[in-house]
Formats: sequence, C-alpha cells, structure tokens
Amino acid sequence: MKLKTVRIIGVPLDYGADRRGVDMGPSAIRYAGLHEKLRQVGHKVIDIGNLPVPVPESRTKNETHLKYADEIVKVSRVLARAVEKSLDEDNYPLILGGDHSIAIGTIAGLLRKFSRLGVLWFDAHGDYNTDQTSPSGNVHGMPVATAVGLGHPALKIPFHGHFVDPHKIVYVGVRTLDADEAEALRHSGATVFSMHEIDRYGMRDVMAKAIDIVTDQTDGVHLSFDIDAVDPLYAPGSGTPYSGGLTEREAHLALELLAESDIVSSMEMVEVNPILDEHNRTGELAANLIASALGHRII
Ligand code: HAR
Ligand code: MN
Ligand code: MN
Ligand code: MN
Repeated sequence: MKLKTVRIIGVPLDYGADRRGVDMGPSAIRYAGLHEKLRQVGHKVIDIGNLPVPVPESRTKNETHLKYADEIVKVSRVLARAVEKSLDEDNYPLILGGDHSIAIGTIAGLLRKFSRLGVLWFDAHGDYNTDQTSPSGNVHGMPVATAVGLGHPALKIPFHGHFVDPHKIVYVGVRTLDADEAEALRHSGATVFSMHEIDRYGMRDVMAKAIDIVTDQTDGVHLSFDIDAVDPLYAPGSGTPYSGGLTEREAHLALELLAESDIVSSMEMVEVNPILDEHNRTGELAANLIASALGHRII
C-alpha cells in the first residue's frame, strides 16, 4: 500500500448513545499502541489529540426525541472542519470515536473535498433511522440517513447541502434493523451485505463486490467501522452488542483486502466502550483492525 501521513482525530463524544463510556474510546485505542502499529507499517503519524466535547453531565436538558442534537451538531461542525483540513494537507484522516453519531461530522467534512464519495459501513446496525422512525431518539442510530439527506434539518446543518448518493453506500455485517428503518433501507439504493450474505458467499467475495460498488464513479472512499460489527465474543466492549457477528478473522480479512486494494481515503473507528470492556480487549482489537486496514501484514 502507498505510504500515507495518517492524521488522528479523537472525538470523545457519547451524546449519540444511551450508555456512557464511548467517550473513552479514543484513549483506549491509542493506549493499545495504535501509533507504533501504524509507524511499523511505514506511515507517518500525526495526532491532533481530541476535539473538545463537553460532558453530558454539564447540561440539564433532557429530551426523548433527537437526544442531544444541539451538542452533536456543534461537535460535528468542528469535526467536519478538522477532516477538511486533513484532506487539504494531503493527510489520511483517521477518526477515533466516540459513538457513531460522529460520522455526521466526518462525512460532512469529506463531502467538501469528494463530491462522489463511496462509503463502506461495517455495523451490526443500519444507522438508517430518522427522528421519525427511531425507537430510541439516539442519534448514533441516524448518521447514514442524515448523510444521504434524510431526517431532521437540524442534523443536516454540517453538510452544506451536499449529501452522499445512497447507491454508493455498502454495508457489511448488518444483523439487526428496526422495522421502519429496514423498510427505508430496502428502497434506498444502498447495498446491504448482512451476515447472511457473509455466511453464504464468504468475506472474500463480499469484499470484492463491495470494492466494485464503492469505487464505481466515486472520487473517494470512506470506511466507517462500528466495532459492534464484530461479534461480542471478540468485541465485548460495545454498548449495543448483538450476537451472530463477524469473527475476529473475518473482520481482519475484510480490512486486509481493503488495504491490498488501497482504495480507502479516510477511516473512522467508533463505539468502543472501555467501561464495558475486558482489560481493553476491544480497544486492542480496534487498534489491530485499524492497522490491518492500513496495511499491517505478519510477514
Ligand atoms: N437501531 C437502534 C436505534 O436507532 C440502535 C442504534 C444503533 N446502535 C449503534 N449504532 N451502536 O450502530 O436506536
Ligand atoms: Mn453504528
Ligand atoms: Mn452498531
Ligand atoms: Mn459547501
């Protein structure tokens, strides 16, 4: 793989989820030796540290619908600028979450440089709810719908009117959807490789198809990796675990194949929750998966 200058942006945000703890994700992933792993491959690594995110305890509002939208949008706008700046400087943005609502800021920033962005979304979930369909009001269940221009206008502010073409979105590892979310996704144009397709065709073929789709008439490819895509047996430190997921090796293989194709131009790793973890196992897995995506090989 072509060597890169990787620019790490930590986003200790947990406003999008119901459970506290993902705000510590960036520390857990760094602590697992991320920088050394990437430097070992040969990449240059710059770490801008964590973006400022106020703690939820510092505010008093308590809504049930579109929870913490104001705070999430505020952080998303700062993140979008940080991502845009990384691309201006020819760096590879590597965003560490935080819950998956941070993808709103990441993708909004990417769209300022890539007008035809392909997106690979590894997740147990669809994250395709809007404020209208969400059973929880948690924004981490809404970033993909937001990125294609659906849902509440407030969440779309960081996008400046530019959205992702749903036909250029490919999901890998999905195994639970809310009813209205599934209905919307079915008609969206996005490709969903659920666990069924992975079992049936194998990760190798699934990734070959995924790579074809996200590189067809696109000018950049974003990899958004929700650690709950991996089975909770291997990734116990996540707030919304769901069984029947990717094995550790399936996840690595997928990312190794991406590294080999060298098509990915930015990456985010989200939903690592150290409070729920066992001795930073999930933090270490996340760091190792990032290394695989960035070209780490045993020999
Ligand atoms: N679909 C559920 C909801 O909208 C669960 C949300 C997703 N959880 C995540 N993101 N960890 O993938 O509330
Ligand atoms: Mn997610
Ligand atoms: Mn998820
Ligand atoms: Mn614009």
